[in-house]
Amino acid sequence: MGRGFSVMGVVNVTPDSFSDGGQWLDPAAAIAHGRELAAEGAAILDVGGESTRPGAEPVGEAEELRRVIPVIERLAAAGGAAISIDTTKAAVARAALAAGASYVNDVTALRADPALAAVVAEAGCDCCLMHMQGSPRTMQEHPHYDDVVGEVVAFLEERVAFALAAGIAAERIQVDPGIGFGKTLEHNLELLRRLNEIAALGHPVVVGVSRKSFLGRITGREVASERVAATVAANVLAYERGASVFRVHDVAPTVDGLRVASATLRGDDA
Ligand code: HH2
Repeated sequence: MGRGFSVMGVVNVTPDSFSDGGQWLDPAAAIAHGRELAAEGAAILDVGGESTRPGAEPVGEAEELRRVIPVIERLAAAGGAAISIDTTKAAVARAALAAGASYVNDVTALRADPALAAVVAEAGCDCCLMHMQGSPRTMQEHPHYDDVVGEVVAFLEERVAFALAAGIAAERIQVDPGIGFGKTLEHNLELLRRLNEIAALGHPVVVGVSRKSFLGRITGREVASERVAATVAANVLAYERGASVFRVHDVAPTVDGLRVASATLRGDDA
C-alpha cells in the first residue's frame, strides 16, 4: 500500500489574506467555496477568520467568531470533509469545535493563548503545531537562523512535549515547519529539502506552501493565483520527503499531483 495523503483546502473568511483576501468574506460565498473544495478532494477544510500574512493586523475575538462560526456550522453539516479551525484563540476554537470542527490549526503552536491547549485536550481533537519565528506583523523583517532545520525541529519537539503535558494524545498531534513564517527564500527551500528530518519526529507533517511569495520569487509570478503549478511542484517534493497533509487553495491540481507522486513512488494509485 502506498503512503496516504490528505489535502487541506483553505477557506479564508477574511478581507486581507495575501492571495484571496475578500473573495469569501460573505458567509454564503465561503460555504459554497468550501463545498467545492471538498468535492475536488479536500479531506479537511481549514476555515480561518484572521489573516496571518506578513504585516497583518490582529482581529478581535467577536469579529473572528462572527466570520467563521456560520461557515463552520454549514460546512460541518454538509459533511464530506473534516473541518479545521485556523485560529490562535481558545474561545474561537471552543466555539468552532461546538459548531462541528474536529481539528485546531494554531500557527502559534499553542503559545498565543494559554487556554487553547486545554480546549484541544478536552475535545480530543486533532491539532497542528506550526513553527513561526516572530509574529505575523514583524516576522519577515529579519529572519535569522544558524541552522534553520535544526532550530525548527527543536522548536517542534518542545511544542509536542508541551502539548503532551497538557493532555493532548500523541496521535492527535501534527507538526508543520511553517513555510514563509519568519523565513527567507533559502530557509523555505532548505526546510523543504530536508523535510525528512521533520518527519523523523514521528508525527504527521503538514505543509503550507500554497501560492506563497517564495514561489513567486522563483518563478517570477507576481500574481499569487498564478502560482498553482509552483504550488503543486513544491507539494510533490514535500510528499516525497515525508509530508502527509497539504494545505492549499487549489485543491484539484494538488490532488492530481499527489496522486501521480504516490503512484510513482509507492506503486499505488492512492
Ligand atoms: N499558512 C497560512 C495560514 N495558516 N497554517 C498552517 N498549518 N501552515 C501554513 O503554512 C499556514 C497556515 C498562510 O496562508 P493563507 O491562509 O493563504 O493566508 P492568510 O494567512 O493571509 O489568510
